[in-house]
Amino acid sequence: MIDISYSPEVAAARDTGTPLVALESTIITHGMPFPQNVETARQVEETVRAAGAVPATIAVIGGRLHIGLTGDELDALGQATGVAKLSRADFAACIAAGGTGATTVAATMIAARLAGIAVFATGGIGGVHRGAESSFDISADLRELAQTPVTVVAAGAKAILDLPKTLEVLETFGVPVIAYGQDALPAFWSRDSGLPAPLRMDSAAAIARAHVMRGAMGIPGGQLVANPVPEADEIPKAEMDRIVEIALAEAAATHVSGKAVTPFLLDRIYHLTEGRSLEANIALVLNNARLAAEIAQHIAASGDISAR
Ligand code: PSU
Ligand code: MN
Repeated sequence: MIDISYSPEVAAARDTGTPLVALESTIITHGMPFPQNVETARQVEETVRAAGAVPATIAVIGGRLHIGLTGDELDALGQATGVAKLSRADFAACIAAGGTGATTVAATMIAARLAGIAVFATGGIGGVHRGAESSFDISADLRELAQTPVTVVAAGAKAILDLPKTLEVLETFGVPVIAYGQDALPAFWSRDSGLPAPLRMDSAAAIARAHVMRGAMGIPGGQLVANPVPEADEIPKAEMDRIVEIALAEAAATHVSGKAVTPFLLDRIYHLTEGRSLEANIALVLNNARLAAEIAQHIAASGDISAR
């Protein structure tokens, strides 16, 4: 069995049965610039606590899987250079080799399941990239949602992706895509992608019930909750589309590929929007943390012990 390093706060929550919310670390190391990355990570943790759950930020440090980071560990990770971006393919290899790495949505889901954590909050998931018909670039996050029983709260898929294709793949994989409180699928920085979401739910309790029912029926995989960015912080889709086009053209011109694509685009969009994309990103992550904490409490209250 793998030796997991629980932070004191997470260990205490496990002892008392307090609901936990998993948080990823790639958003810290590859998704936002320093120091906003560390500040945001702390605010996200605080938001989860204020909403009645305990945050468990997940990362691999020196070959040990950490579920919950101390303040010092979070600081160090946020400033470290050359941290690996870990997904399903390289997660075990990094631990086995004694390495240090940040977990993507896929790897964080795997870790959450190992620790018995049912709910995970992030910004946006990876998906089908534009031009995937020739590049075959489809995030491992989608397949993970198909097989690992964790409810992931995101703000939809990033507008840098091909959203219709992302929805098609999620449908093929049998992943419930649930818009929270509206009919439209949100598009990360914008509230409305222009696409209808396959499912809509208006309360954390309803999302928790669907999670528990899926487990009871023995259907593998998780749920994707798409929670729209707060109105005050959104960047309208028409405006974002222009910026995304420029960033994509730059990515093509520099021949960036593989796991470098998403961090490259996020960084370019940050500069092209003069920091506004980051403000929206921070606001939506905090919003997702709040909803995830609520869902975690409802799942815990349901007495579902297969996943807290
Ligand atoms: N959402 C963000 N910032 C990020 C990511 C998501 O706001 O940095 C990360 C997540 O960790 C996600 C990953 O799992 O990007 C997807 O990467 P890829 O497209 O290479 O699978
Ligand atoms: Mn990819």
